[in-house]
Amino acid sequence: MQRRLRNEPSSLKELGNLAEAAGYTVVAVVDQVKKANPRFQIGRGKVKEITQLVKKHNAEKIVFDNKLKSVQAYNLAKETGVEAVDRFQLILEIFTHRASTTEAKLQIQLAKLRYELAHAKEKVRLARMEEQPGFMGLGAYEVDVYHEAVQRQVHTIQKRLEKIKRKRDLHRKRRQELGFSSVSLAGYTYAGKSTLFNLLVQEAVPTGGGLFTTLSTTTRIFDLLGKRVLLTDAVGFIDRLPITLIDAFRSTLEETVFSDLILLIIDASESLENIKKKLLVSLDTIQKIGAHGIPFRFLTSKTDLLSELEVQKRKEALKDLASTIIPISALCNRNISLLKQELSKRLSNYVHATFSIPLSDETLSFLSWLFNYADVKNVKYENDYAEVIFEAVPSFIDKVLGRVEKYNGIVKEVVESK
Ligand SMILES: Nc1nc2c(ncn2[C@@H]2O[C@H](COP(=O)(O)OP(=O)(O)OP(=O)(O)O)[C@@H](O)[C@H]2O)c(=O)[nH]1
Ligand SMILES: [Mg+2]
Repeated sequence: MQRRLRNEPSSLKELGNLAEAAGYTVVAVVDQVKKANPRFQIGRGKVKEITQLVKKHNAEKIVFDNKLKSVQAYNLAKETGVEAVDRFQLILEIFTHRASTTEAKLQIQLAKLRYELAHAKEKVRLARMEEQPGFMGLGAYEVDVYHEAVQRQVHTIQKRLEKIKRKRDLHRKRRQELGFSSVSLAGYTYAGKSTLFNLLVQEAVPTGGGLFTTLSTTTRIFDLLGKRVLLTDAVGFIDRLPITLIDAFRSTLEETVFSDLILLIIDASESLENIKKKLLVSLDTIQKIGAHGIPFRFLTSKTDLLSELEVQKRKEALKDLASTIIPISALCNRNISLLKQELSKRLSNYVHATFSIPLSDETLSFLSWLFNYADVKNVKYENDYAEVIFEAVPSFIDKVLGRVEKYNGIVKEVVESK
């Protein structure tokens, strides 16, 4: 169900997809163009219509695209006989089913509790104004007690999350100390991020399970035309992502915030209007999570579903929002080598260095460390020396060459790699 004003677009298709991702079957779709009604959100006549539809289809839930106030949800449930939830609650339901890591689960729990807190406040207000004394069985005193209990729970979860975050920060720091550049995939949910990720790193992360298939972050090393690069797949974006969820997922998107380059994926198979809307939402979310300083590259995905002409038309229509776009198809392996070349150009600040070092227990363990943390191209052993050629990002090269000198080695050549 969506109530909207005449100039507002319909979001019912996406709402239906969200409902399916939450495991429901959509049996009826209802739209109303009207101003909000404080009692039900929609007009009384529409409530009657929905009540009949609920009976006819034996429906178990009504899902609203609009935000529902507690009192509206209560009144709707009383009239129709089934529960009425809003878009935010539906998204929370999907996340609850699909969260797999402890961190994701705690984040969802936190978002839920914050939602409850916001609504408890409304209940307190209602009780105090005596509009609805004892609304839903809660008097003002009980609501206060409940409010405090929820706040305590929020506090406990926040502490547990901080602990996990500190651990993750350490992992990320360790990764940042690697000699590789990092690239993150970002974009609207269902844009095709994980499909491209799987193709590039030969992985098998889940794809295509509806909206929000990916809820946690995966990072893998991949070979980019001879350069080793870290690639990250992460949770997708959505329009009107509630602020409590943005907060919750900002930490999941930290890899994106700290990467060297973002690949912003745009599903090209949709209508131009939807493409633009989703692109704007993605750019806005990138801003909100604090990743706007990072260089971008735009990709249009799923181009196998379009003619060459349509692909070009979309590119042209988007040129004010996304200056250069690489059209790809991960399913049909289209333009993937072009993408790799572009990426390689963008990440061309790798440095190629050659050094020679006397062999000892100490330097052998240094060399094995180097094998793990940088891209070693060649090692030659001669007499008591090893000659090593490797590539890495400049900050890492300085660290390595400092250690080479400490072990009485000789730096033979340092050049920008091609
Ligand atoms: N035809 C076609 N379909 C594609 C292509 N890439 C992805 N898809 C399909 O698009 C759907 C969504 O793909 P995913 O890779 O799961 O999308 P995602 O961006 O990771 O989605 P979330 O994790 O839910 O945010 C799947 O059904 C894919 O098979 C493509 O190049 N061509
Ligand atoms: Mg995914």
